[in-house]
Amino acid sequence: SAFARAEAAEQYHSAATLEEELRQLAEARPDIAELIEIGRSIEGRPILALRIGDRRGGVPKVLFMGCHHAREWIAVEVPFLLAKELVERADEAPIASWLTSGEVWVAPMVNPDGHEHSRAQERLWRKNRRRNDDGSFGVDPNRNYGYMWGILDVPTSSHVPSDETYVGPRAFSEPETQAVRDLVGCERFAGVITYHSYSQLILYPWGYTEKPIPDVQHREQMVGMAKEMQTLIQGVHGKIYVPQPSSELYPTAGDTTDWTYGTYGIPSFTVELRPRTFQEGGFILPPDQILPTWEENRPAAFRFIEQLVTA
Ligand code: ING
Ligand code: ZN
Repeated sequence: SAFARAEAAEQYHSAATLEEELRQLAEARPDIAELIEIGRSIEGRPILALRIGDRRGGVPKVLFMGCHHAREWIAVEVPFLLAKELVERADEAPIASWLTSGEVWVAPMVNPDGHEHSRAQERLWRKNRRRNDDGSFGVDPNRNYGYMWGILDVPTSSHVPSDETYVGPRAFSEPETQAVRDLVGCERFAGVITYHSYSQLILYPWGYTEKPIPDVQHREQMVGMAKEMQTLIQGVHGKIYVPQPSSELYPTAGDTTDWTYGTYGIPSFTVELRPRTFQEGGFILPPDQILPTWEENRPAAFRFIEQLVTA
């Protein structure tokens, strides 16, 4: 029932309950859904992706990711609910045609070790659980990607291991970013969205420089897509998600979207979910906001799929 669905959506997942539910989705519809382990975390947890589509080969593919950062729990739930809805409504228009003409990959929890640490030990933990040479813990997975990696040395992109934004000893030093690197290297995606929280922003490259993307067509395409997402999101519950280049927020090198766009030319976005401010709770978003946050992001995610799989 709708009531049972709403109840279920009012709880945050652990790595284990997420795995269980992804497995159930794949088992319910083996004709269109496949659970794939794209890698393993430092502590040995599977990094999982659900591949959703009729499995034709040679079709355009879109990738949604969540939870590079441990404390951003809502960033697991939005891509998970996307995967769930695509599987449960796979035979309805327009989803059925998307799953024939294209393929959707969803990896809701890229950093399961960090997420478990945030649940059990330190709610505001951000990084993965690498034990660094100086005895401190954690590399920032969203600074560890291999495009312009490490070129900045600033508080928002740090070479000091104990810092919150530690870039790691080298590009792709971490199994979590290696898993994404290997997936994106194999599958040639037409678009990437990676969910974070919080601030209600729609970020696009670059992070490493304030210079605009030199390719005018790419720049206009990404700005146009970001503005359209803003409009679609605002239309649901009135929340404003502001589009901007990520360097306008703060300078970063080695983030996910600089790498997917810079290396492969893939239109790539970071969506910073609810809430807007620290005063509204920051990373601590009450579970009764999971469903409205998904509801407002649904049309933007659907539009992204529609645009790229029917292109
Ligand atoms: N914010 C992002 C971070 O990694 C970001 C912001 C995204 C910066 C993309 C640059 C590129 O710092 C959170 N909340 O993680
Ligand atoms: Zn984040």
